[in-house]
Parts: sequence; structure tokens; C-alpha cells
Amino acid sequence: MTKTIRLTMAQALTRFLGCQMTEIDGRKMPIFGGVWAIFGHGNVAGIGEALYQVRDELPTFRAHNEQAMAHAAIAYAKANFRRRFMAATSSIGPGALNMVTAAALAHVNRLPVLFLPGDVFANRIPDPVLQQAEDFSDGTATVNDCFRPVSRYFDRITRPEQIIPALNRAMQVLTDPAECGPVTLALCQDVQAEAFDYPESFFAERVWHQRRPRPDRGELAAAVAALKAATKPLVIAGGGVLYSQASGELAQLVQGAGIPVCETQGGKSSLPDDHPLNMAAVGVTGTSAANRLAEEADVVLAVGTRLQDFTTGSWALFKNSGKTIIGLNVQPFDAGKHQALPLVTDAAEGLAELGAALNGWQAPAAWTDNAARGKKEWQAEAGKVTASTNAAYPSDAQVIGAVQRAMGSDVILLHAAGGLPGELHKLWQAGAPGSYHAEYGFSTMGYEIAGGLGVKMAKPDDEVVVMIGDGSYLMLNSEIATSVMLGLKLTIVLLDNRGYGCINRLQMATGGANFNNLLKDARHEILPDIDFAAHAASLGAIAEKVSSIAGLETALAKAKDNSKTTVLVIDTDPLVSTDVGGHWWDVAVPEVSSRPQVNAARKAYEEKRRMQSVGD
Ligand SMILES: Cc1ncc(C[n+]2csc(CCOP(=O)(O)OP(=O)(O)O)c2C)c(N)n1
Ligand SMILES: [Mg+2]
Repeated sequence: MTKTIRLTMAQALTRFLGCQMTEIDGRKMPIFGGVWAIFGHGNVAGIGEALYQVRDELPTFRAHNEQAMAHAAIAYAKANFRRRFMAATSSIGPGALNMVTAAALAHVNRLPVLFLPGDVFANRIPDPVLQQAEDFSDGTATVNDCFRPVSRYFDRITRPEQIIPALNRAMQVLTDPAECGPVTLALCQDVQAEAFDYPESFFAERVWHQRRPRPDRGELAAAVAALKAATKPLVIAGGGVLYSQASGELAQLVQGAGIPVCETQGGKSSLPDDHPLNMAAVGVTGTSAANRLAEEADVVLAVGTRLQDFTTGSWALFKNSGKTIIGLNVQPFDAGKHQALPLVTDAAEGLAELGAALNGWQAPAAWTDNAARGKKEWQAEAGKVTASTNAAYPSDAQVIGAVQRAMGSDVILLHAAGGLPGELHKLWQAGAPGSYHAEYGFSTMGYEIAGGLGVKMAKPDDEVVVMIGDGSYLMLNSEIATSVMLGLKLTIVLLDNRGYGCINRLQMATGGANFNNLLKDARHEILPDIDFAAHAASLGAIAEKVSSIAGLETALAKAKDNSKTTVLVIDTDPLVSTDVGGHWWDVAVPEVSSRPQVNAARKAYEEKRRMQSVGD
């Protein structure tokens, strides 16, 4: 007879989560770092009671906003290179839907997170329950169906025993490097509280190891042949290099073959910035060193990248018409993009095998030397734009220079939206793998502070520096209070350019009038003068407004000794961004307009579009 244990569905779920382990550097530990929770009637009695039972093994953390708590969970997984992750539970209705944007963020970035929104009564007796949206034509539809397109696996639990296969599938998805992404188990609130005789074996400890698929022999041979025929090879390092922890294998391959490397937002810090073959950022927000090579490259080894438009300059950057792309990726969907030669494999395994098969082959020395020259030229340019200044309104680049001088490269730098991602991609000198944390897959305003909190939970001994614009800060800042409450210190540098600076610049570049982006250009009776330092202080942070770049450097040096989250505010210039480096980006300009500036921008746009390659 199977031994069973009688538990509610919620109790079985939380007990199961606590039994899932992983091994990192030979140390066994729980694979779930904890559960973020905001309770309501849809989860407090079921999941809430069950989380209380296991609070010692599986800690519960309280937040102020469901989207933010999910950001923290996702950032935690990213900082752990997807080896560990968290769950996030909400009530039904608004609490659940607050997590949908975060689910999409995890989906785009291929990051594991377990969403546990409450759902309506499976028995439908109290219908419509508080916060239930009624569908006139579909009795099975609930607001949680919004999670379906942004979850890698979605299930609605309408009977307690369904949690057994659902959790097994959830673990497959969360731990599989190719499928990896958000899992949503919508938990009907009556079923959370329903008991079932679960087999004891369901709660056996399970240790999950990272799967590292090796390349197919035929695909490997084709990739090797393509590389050996190259005269201008280039590696694009994407986030997959970091998730596979393949920096060592990457360095070995490119050093052996003399192949320059450029990095996507997700892949930055695959090699340290000062590695001689690292041309750093590629694409729209790229360096001149990387983009020069990208324009000419005849074989592009794209490792662990989704090849999104910022990387490819909307497919106008890679201009060599005879080029071959090798798609080294653990996910076939990505490996075969743009008629690439697919090389489906874990990055570390694939790079090691590729390196061995190249067997001493080297790229022409002129190509490698040319890359080294380009890097020197870029470094000189970057030094100029990040140099200190007395300007009343410094540029983002000058603030970045100050943060880098004060904090070095040994911190984890985090950002997500606004003008900062472009500037940091180009200009930040990253250190160790994972020291540059960009959420630029979804570029979600409001990710930054909660994301920083998740990183700090994953890496409590590291200094976590969050750089954020005033717009993003105003969108979602509440987890400053959580960081103070949990004793998890963040250093937050807030650049106040009084509005949506980067979109205002984009508006101007596409011929638009200055309209509805900077506060001064938005409909107003009173021009807001927001005291960000006072706001942050009210949430419990140490906060200071500095009035110069020198003042920022002094305040950052002091902040290192603070044990509490510190927010430093500096006014910046909304109109300046770094022109050097970079590449055109496809943003559609109106075909007809009464504004001559728009018509002129359209003409220039049509010219640029001619550079785009379609499909290949
Ligand atoms: C949630 C969300 N809404 C809208 C956008 C579009 N968007 C991208 S950047 C930006 C402005 C950001 O303003 P701020 O944080 O002040 O940075 P700045 O552009 O001034 O550097 C907007 C509205 C977005 N990325 N995310
Ligand atoms: Mg701004």
C-alpha cells in the first residue's frame, strides 16, 4: 500500500517546494530561495496558512506591490544564473494581474519564477466572488488567463490531486535551460484549502542539476567548417554565456583563435571589460570598436543570444552580404534565427567542443590587430564622455563616470529602462561575470529597485548599485521600504532629468514636437518639483541630494559604509546622450505629417531602412 499523508493542496504545494534542492559548488541547498507573498482573500487562508507551516524551511517575504515582488524574485534568479529561484503568490483579481507584466518580463528574459496567483472558486458556489471578472460566454475564463501567453507553463488547479503533475511539470520548466521561464499555477481558492491523501513519495527530497546538452556532431562539424573559412570572425556573447557560466570556455576559445567578442545587454560581463578581445557593447547602444567589426564580419558566432533589434541594429548592422551566422544556443528557436547554422548546445559545452575542434586554427592576425586598435580608440572616446565636470546639469555619461570611479567594477550594477541602459551598455566597465545586471529584454520601468532587492538577496555580500531615472523611480519605488525592513542594503543613484528624457530625445529624432515626455512639456497647472531625497527618506532610506559630480563621488564613498539602503539624487541634463559608438534603430516615422520635421525624418528613415537585410 502506498503510504499517504493527508494535507490540503496548499500544504502539499509548499511542502513540495521545500523538498526541491540544488547543488552549487558542491553544497546542497534549497532550490527555492523563498516565497514572496501579498495576501488577500484568494490566498491568505489556503497558501497563507501553508506558508506559515513551513516558514523555517521556506521563508516568506512580504512586499508592497505584487509586480515589484515578482521583479525581486526574477532578479534573484538572474543573479543566481538561474540555479535558484523564488515563487510569488498573490490574491485573485488585481493582485494577480499586478504580476502579469512581471511574468512577461521573465518570459522575454528566459528567467525562472513560479507564480501562484489565487483564483476563483472551482465549485462556483459563491460566484461572483469579490474581484471575479465574469465572462458572459465562457464559464472557465478567469483573469488569470492573462498569464497564459506570458507563461512557459500555465495550469489552473481545480482539484487537489492535480497539483502532483502540475508541480512536476513546473520543476521541469523551471530547471530546463532551453524551456526556462515563468510557470503559473493558478490556485482556485477553495481547492487551496481542500485535503487529499498525497503519496509520501511526492515529498521525497529531490536534487536538481543543471542540464548541459552537448552539440550534435553534424552541427558541430558545419560550425567548425564555417569558422575555419572565416577571415573576419566575430563572437556575440549573449545572456546564455552567463547562464551557462561559460566565460572560461569563451575566453579560451577566443584567445586560442584570436576572435574578437562583442556583448549584448544580457551578455555584458561575459568577459571583463578590460579583456583585450572584448570589444564590449554591440548594436544600437554599442561601442565603435564592436560595431566597426560587426559591419564587416563574415562569420558571426552568436552565443546564447536572442538577436533582438538592439543587438542587430534592426538587422542593418551586419553589412557583409556573404556572412554566415552560427546560432550557438541551447534553445533551437534561437539557434535557427535568420537562417543561422544552428548549433544547439549548452554554451560551455559547445564552446569547449568548438575550441577543441578548431585545433589551433586562428583568425588572420590583421583582423585581430585591427580589433585591438579599435578598442584603444573607443576607450579614449569613452574616457572623454565620462570625465568629471562642473556642469550644473551633468550628462548620464558623466554620472556613470562618477559611479565607476567611486565604486570600481567590483559591484553589481543594475538598470532597466530610460536613457541609462544605452549609456551603461556602452560605458560601464564591467568586472566579473554577472556584475552587470541589465533588464533590457523587456526594459520594464520600475524593475530597478525591486530587482536590486532580489539581487541583494542572492548576493548578500556584494555591493548592489541601482541606477535609475526619475520616471522609473516614480513608477515603482515601494520596495525601498522592504529593503530597509529586511536589512538588505542597496545603493541607489537617481538621475533626475525631470521627465522621460530618452523618449523625449527619440521624439525629437523622429521629427516630433517636444510633447508629453518632460514634465515641462506635459499639460500642467503647477510644474512639479519633486523632492526625491525626502521621498526616499520617508521610506526609511538614507537619502541625499548632491549638487555636483564631485559631490556624488564623495557621497558614494560615504555610502559604502552605510548599512542601510542609500538613495543619492542628482539633477541631470535631459537632452544629452552619448553620440559616439551606437547604430541606427528602426522606429517607424509617420509617412505623412503636417510637420516638416516629421517629413524630413521620414525621408532619412527611408534611407536607413534600405540597409536592413530581410530574413537573412
Ligand atoms: C513600464 C514601462 N512603461 C513605459 C516604458 C517606455 N519608456 C521607456 S524609457 C521611458 C522613460 C523613462 O524615464 P526615466 O526613468 O526618467 O529615464 P530617462 O529617459 O529620463 O533617462 C519610457 C516612458 C517602459 N519601458 N516601461
Ligand atoms: Mg528622467
